Amino acid sequence: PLSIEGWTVLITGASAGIGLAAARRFAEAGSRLVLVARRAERLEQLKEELQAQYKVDVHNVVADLSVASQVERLAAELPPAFQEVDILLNNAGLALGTAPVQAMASSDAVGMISTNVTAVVILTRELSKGMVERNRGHIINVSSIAGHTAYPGGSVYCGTKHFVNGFTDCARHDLVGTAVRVSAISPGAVNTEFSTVRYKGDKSKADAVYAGIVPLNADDIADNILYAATRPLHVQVGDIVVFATNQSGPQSIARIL
Ligand code: 8X3
Repeated sequence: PLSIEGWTVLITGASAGIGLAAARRFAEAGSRLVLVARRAERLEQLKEELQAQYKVDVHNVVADLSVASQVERLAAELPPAFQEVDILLNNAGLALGTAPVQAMASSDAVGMISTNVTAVVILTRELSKGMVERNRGHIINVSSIAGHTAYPGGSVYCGTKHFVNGFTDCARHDLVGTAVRVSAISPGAVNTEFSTVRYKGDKSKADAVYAGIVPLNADDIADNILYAATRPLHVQVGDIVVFATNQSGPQSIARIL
């Protein structure tokens, strides 16, 4: 595998779930980290943990990725030692509700589009420039099986993840003459805060998503991310689609346990 020791990795949504699990794995691989999230205290704890355990440099950025101006600012204001981002992990993302298209709240739609779509576009544009100039880089987008399949009640969420997969493929076309690689990871049911956020704190609805199966966990997806990141430089992972074993689609889950 490729050594990414000393590479600078920027991770959005690093305070929990897949982003946090990936931060630990990149630190273990000796990467330097820029961790982005809204929750300052959690980021601070993680930074301390990673610095103590893996002796790597970590820089935290507290930002709300649903606000485009904050996304632009975070890219423009990285401190000199962390400006040369080698790996961009566009991980932050969320679903809000399962209302049908004719009844969904505008605020939910905008919330998903701004974080899942707009922030990904801005960060990719801002950070891919330097990757091209330095002839080194990898953009890894955390998508979803909802980016491959539509399901009822998924409307805008599925739309944003279809966008992520389309955007990933288009960015790969644009960067094809460079050393920059572009990958997507498309997970199925991963047990993180995802469903608690989707159901706005309704724990019984959130738990029901993962009931009766062994769902994927954040570490499983961090493993996919590290796999893509550490392939030899001539290997470009396009998309890793990964389901729980008793799952064959977003809503095709055999709850047999
Ligand atoms: C999350 C997976 O199936 O809930 O991206 O849409 S699903």
